[in-house]
Amino acid sequence: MGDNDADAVDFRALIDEFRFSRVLNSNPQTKQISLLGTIKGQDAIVTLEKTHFQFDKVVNNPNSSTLSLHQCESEYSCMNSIQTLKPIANNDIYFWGMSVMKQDLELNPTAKINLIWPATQVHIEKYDKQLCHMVRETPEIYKRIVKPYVDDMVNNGRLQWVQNILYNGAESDRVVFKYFDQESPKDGFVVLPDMKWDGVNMDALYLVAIVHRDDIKSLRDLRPEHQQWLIDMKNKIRSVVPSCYNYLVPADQLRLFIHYQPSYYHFHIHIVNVRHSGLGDGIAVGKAHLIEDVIENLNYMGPEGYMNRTMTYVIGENHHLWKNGLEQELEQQLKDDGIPEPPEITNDFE
Ligand code: G7M
Repeated sequence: MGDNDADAVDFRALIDEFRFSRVLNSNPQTKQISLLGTIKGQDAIVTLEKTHFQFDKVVNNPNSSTLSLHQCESEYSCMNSIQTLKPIANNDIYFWGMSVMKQDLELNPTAKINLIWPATQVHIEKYDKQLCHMVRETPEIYKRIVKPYVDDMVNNGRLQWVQNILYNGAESDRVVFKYFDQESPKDGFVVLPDMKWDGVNMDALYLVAIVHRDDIKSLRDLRPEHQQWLIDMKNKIRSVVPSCYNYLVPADQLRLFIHYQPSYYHFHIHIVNVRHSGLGDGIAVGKAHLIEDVIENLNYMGPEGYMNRTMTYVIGENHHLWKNGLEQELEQQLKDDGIPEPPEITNDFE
């Protein structure tokens, strides 16, 4: 969403112009729905996400300089916000019903809305419901199939948002902290709220650290010589982030991880409250790699680091890499492993 009033008006105007085409995906666990449509004749993706419940209120402690947490006290927290309640049924000691709860744009918003406009085919394929597969990416497959895709992604403007954050002041009023040392500018990085986070609910805290250097496109480019840089960055993140949020999330309650495959090939680290489980595939094995494990693995990989490793991950059938090589590779891998093809499914009920 935009950071100032002018942007907010634009965003609202764009949302009002959205013409619905179809549902791309919906997820009852994450309480999200993604819709494909058009705005001014160009493809647009709107994702609606119901927000989590409020239960904490941070207040100044008048007797000391500390801040304290009051739980379930605000008029918008949990039980206090119940406006109407319609019972559905009850049985023995069990009661259930539906309710309408008090909403407030600042203190208790209903939903978070994300818009991608104009959306590219790659965005649409990413958000569309799809079958997924486990595939092994050998170093050879990386060089032959994945590397050309990465180079293409880097050169075709998909990283404009990253450039905007690092060099053009985008989202600057949301930046949590910046690390920059004149002596070694390539070690610099910026930490800011991920666009997935509503910025309000600490249980769902989600930040992203974006590095200044652009020679590391993904996990694949990490070598032992980067180990100390990763350690320093991890320690800075764990030291500074809690202090930026009044220690509501301590250092050891931050989950730091890297995606492989990522969506964007400019090195960045995901920083998430460990309590946040509603992240779907983004936090699953076969995609998320803990930064501590990555640092540790670099001890055992030889000078080429992750470039020499076979990486196993989940890939969706809509992904460019699936359609441009990984599907055939997987077929061959299953054959080589002696795993039989599934039998033809016949419908016995007919
Ligand atoms: O899967 P991958 O590691 O590439 O994830 C990229 C992360 O960047 C995701 O968690 C996105 O939500 C986040 N992200 C993507 N964009 C386009 C933006 C953006 O413009 N601003 C911010 N703050 N985060 C973004």
